[in-house]
Amino acid sequence: MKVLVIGGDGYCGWATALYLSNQGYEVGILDSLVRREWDRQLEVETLTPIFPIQQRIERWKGLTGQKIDLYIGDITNYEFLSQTLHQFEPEAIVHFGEQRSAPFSMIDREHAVMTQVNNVVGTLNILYVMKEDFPDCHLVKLGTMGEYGTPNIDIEEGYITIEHNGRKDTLPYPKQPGSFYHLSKVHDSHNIHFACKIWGLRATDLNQGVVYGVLTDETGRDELLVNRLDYDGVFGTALNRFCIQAAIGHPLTVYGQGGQTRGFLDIRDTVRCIEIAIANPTEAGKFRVFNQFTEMFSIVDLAMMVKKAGISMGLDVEINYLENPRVELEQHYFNAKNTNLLGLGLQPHYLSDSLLDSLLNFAIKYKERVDKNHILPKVSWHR
Ligand code: NAD
Ligand code: USQ
Repeated sequence: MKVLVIGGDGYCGWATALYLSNQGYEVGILDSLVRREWDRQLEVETLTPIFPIQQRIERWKGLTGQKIDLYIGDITNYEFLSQTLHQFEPEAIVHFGEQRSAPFSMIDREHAVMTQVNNVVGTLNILYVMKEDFPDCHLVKLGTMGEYGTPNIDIEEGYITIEHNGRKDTLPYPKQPGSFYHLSKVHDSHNIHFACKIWGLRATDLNQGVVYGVLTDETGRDELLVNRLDYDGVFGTALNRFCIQAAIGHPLTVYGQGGQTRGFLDIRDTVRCIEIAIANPTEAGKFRVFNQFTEMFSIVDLAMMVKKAGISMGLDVEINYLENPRVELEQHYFNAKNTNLLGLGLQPHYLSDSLLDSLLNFAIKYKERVDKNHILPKVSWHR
């Protein structure tokens, strides 16, 4: 099967492209490389030195004999997107190609607008190109668990059945996202749902939790294939950041009380979930939603686990409770369903001491590259 991975130079996309290539899929990568540019603008670098995409792909071919086609350009440019699809003719499109940081989207008006234009227009362009010329292609779109927010009831997978005044219906689950970035994902979901309904397109929205870890079987094969690992206050995410903070002796940065609970998954499960989604396409006209995470943790739980693992490795790990730069509930109910992907055969890698040890060792290996000025959060949600 031919699969186009949009955003294939990024954290989830690169691991997925190699994994699918290794499984025998014919893979193309489309990426504008804008994420490398945003890093330059923020004056941050990922913990790991990541090589130019052409070199990464060349090395993969050298090691495995597998070719990956490369298309460099921006999906907000409809002409470019359309040309790429006609050249590659994908049977499935995996769409990771968005601005994905909540803090980045909250820097100021320009970053909020940029995030929403980039994400919403890019996805709309994909829907139009599919409607025009690729109506049978299956869109596998990365959404986020953060679309739901933290309601005081169980979170279902995309839809909820409600009885109201004696009548009953199954409706899209209410969305209460917590940043302009998370809102862009909600707008995408609505647009995709509508396009499926009116044009008979087929799409799967993967509401992914926070991803952690760096090594997959494929990216661990060579230094040139290494994946990015963000630790800064804008693009770094909770568990990855905590491991890197522990490695350099910086107190772990828990925001507020740390009772914020989220769904999490190992990057090795991200790539497998994508494969499961594309290998089991949904029917025409259907907007299918899967919640893509394997476990739920509060931020304090994670900090405690990293502290314990760090201490057992001889590191001096402290936890700091910082004033929360975000506006979010710090103690709340959170119980989300995640049975669809498990039902299709996902066998999760649960967070373990050995994974934490390996992530800490990985962070220690590259710790000289850490710029300590970028650890503390600088972006605030407050007025
Ligand atoms: P990333 O920033 O590492 O990668 C995104 C890639 O998309 C980058 O290489 C970037 O250059 C590219 N891109 C962005 N806009 C583009 C455009 N208009 N045209 C072409 N390419 C473009 O992000 P990631 O962590 O790999 O996240 C990938 C996707 O998964 C995002 O949609 C994100 O919302 C979702 N997601 C990520 C996480 C996580 O923890 N990393 C969790 C849940 C959901
Ligand atoms: N947090 C801390 N300390 C930190 C970093 C974060 O306490 O140093 C807290 C945040 O306040 C928040 C939680 O940890 O309550 C998660 O924050 P995060 O930065 O790890 O993740 P988030 O902003 O939610 O975004 C990340 C990805 C995004 C994806 C999302 C999945 O960047 O692309 O959509 O995870 S989810 O959280 O399920 O919406």
